Amino acid sequence: MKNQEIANIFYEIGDFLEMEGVQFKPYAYKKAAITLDALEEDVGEIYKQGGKKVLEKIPGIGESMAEKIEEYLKTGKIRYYEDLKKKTPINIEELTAVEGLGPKRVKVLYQEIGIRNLKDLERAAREHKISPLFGFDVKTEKNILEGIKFLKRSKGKFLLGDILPIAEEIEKKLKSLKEVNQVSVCGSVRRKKETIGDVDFLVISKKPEKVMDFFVSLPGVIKIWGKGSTKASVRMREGFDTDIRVVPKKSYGSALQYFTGSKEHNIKLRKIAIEKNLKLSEYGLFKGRKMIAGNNEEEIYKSLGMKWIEPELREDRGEIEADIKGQLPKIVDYDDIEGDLHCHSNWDGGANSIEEIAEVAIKMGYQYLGISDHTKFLRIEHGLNENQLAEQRKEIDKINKQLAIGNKQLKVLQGCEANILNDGSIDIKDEALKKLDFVIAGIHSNFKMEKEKMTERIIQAMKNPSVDIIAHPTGRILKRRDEYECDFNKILRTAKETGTVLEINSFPERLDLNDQNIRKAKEVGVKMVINTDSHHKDQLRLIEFGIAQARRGWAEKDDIINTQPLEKLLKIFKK
Ligand code: DGT
Ligand code: CA
Ligand code: CA
Repeated sequence: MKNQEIANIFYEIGDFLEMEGVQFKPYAYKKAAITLDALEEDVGEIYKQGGKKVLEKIPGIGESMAEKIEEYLKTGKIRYYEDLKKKTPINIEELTAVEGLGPKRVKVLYQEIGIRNLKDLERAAREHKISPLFGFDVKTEKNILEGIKFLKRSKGKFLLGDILPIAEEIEKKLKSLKEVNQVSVCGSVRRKKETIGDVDFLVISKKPEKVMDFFVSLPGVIKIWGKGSTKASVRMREGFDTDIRVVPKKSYGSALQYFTGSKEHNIKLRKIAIEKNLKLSEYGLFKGRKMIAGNNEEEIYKSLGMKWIEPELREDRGEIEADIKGQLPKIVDYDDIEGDLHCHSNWDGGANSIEEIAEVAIKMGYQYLGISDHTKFLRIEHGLNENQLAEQRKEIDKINKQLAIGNKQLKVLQGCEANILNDGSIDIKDEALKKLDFVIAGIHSNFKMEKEKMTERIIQAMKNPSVDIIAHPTGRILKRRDEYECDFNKILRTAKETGTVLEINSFPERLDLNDQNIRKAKEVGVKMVINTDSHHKDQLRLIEFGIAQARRGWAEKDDIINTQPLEKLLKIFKK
């Protein structure tokens, strides 16, 4: 699929145009990029079937963008983009990845001191050449260095959200090969870790050589690190590596168990085998020379006196001990979610109308859909004020009426994603908040507050009887910035006292709360909600990543409020 590649180029075009101070267009390109990113169908296929005209039917794609997509599909290049790059020869993707650096600042850095890439930037910051520039100071210079350090730390790690669709595509291709009997994705991808080092595949086949030849010649392979008779390793175009291993059917379970990991989980499991005078390896579970299990994972765990453990739990964080005691949690399932409570509509600049989002929610079998647009403090996101919220209420009532007439089970709820200001107050009048079905509040500004002040800011918001949910409670963005400083235990205590729900944001770069914090919340008895925070209707399916994170955090169905039917859900919200 070329969707991602074209989306990336459109993002960059947006950045280049923003850098040049062009109005509106940058926003249009970025919105189109989000659309392409989220699109489930392959643009190449869409084009093949209906040409440029059909491309223009994709929301947010106009004639000139359709032309550019056509050009890329035909030639692998977009001249407009190449020209922009020639005009300002900098690595804009790399530079704008630094937290706090937008296109405008990148332009100043290029024009004033010739910074073209991350290396230049780091050197200039170290030599204090940035702080004297207009619009910069000692603090921004320090933040730039911190941002670079953060980027370096996350280098070589890929977001599960970027990797999973590609891994699934490779899996499908492998399955199509007639010599292949079975394929599984293993490793950290199967455990649904938020970031991935490399992708591991396990295959059953009687003709491993055929599988090897096929694997190393997959489209997208740019380098072959090694190719043997039953294993191979390659680098993919997107920059990550993929390993494959072929095993005979009788060892499939033990190989799957071994290559799923984690390494720490495996080491502990092997110890338990040794205590029982058994030997566990990727080839099977052996008593002396006799293989007593190996064909499937269940029988391996069973032979060790245990129950099968969900891959998301296999991190050696107490799951083996819990299993032996018969106390494994019954973690929330991928189909337990009854609705999404954090979706942005075109009222605040999102890509789709409430009706369009509702259509997808119906297809997903949801009982309810919460529209939670930004509020007024966030001007760049077209935040809604009190009057606009009241207008939106009317539209939602109308949609609900139509849904009822059409006998659809979906109910649209009106929420909002309000802003927690510096003193913990909310940027919307309380009387307006009270008219909503529920209120989400989140921090969208001033992330670098002192720890105590930040903690107090969030606590104040939770004590507000109108606030039901705290969005992305720790504020981290993977590969971009750490959590803000705050006393999480104190937050949990207040959440429990006030009955405030904490969000598990499903966006692959957020996943906030993360697995460890979810586990803490569960232990304290704080309720959570799995939301997507989608800005496009196709992003509703990102819920999968939030559920995966919840599972990794040992959350059970009752810990998550949006596993509840509508009536029960409404009772959970503060009165
Ligand atoms: P990653 O790729 O860094 O995101 O994480 P994993 O868990 O996918 O790690 P990877 O690809 O190095 O190895 C895949 C699995 O193979 C790993 O989860 C467990 C198993 N494995 C690898 N090396 C060892 C080892 O030295 N001992 C044991 N017991 N298992 C290992
Ligand atoms: Ca791996
Ligand atoms: Ca590997």
